[in-house]
Amino acid sequence: MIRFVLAIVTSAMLISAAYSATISGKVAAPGGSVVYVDAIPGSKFPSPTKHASMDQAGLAFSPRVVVVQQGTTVDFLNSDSVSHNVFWTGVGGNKQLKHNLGTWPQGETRSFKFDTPGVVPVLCNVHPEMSGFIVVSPTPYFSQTDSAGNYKIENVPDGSYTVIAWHEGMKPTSKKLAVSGDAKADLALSK
Ligand SMILES: [Cu+2]
Repeated sequence: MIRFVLAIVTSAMLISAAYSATISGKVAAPGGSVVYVDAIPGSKFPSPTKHASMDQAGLAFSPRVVVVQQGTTVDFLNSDSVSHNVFWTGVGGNKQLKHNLGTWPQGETRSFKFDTPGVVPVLCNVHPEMSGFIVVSPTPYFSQTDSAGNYKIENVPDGSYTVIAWHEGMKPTSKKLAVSGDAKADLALSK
């Protein structure tokens, strides 16, 4: 019996090993870049049930950049004593997806489910200096760089992908990548 269980555990470990590659690398840009795997033809991912959040604190969106999987609901909390507004002028440059969530006071949260992939520039019409970004990734494979520009995307199944790097104020860049076990992809962004 024990041997039988061990055989199952061992084969489960082998299966999970084949599906848990890591894509890692460095983005040549200031910290705060987003790296994600672009849409994979033939692959659909269920909407995550876990919400993400972007706070409004100290007259700023916090964190300033949030990356989520397509289909994720983002909760926008207002932690300031003044009212804030949240709106965006489009999603991924598509102005038809502009939306105004309204204006609400301290302690209240409004939520929005981001069903379309793309970059969402988040603004507040009360405070023009407030600016944030929601990056909606078409896949669950995404990461943000650390202060040194390093990133790590975990649990990526083997396959052929396009990896995209995004940074506020820079041109996004992409790289094709064959993942078979762990893979490396360094990306350079330019203005
Ligand atoms: Cu505001």
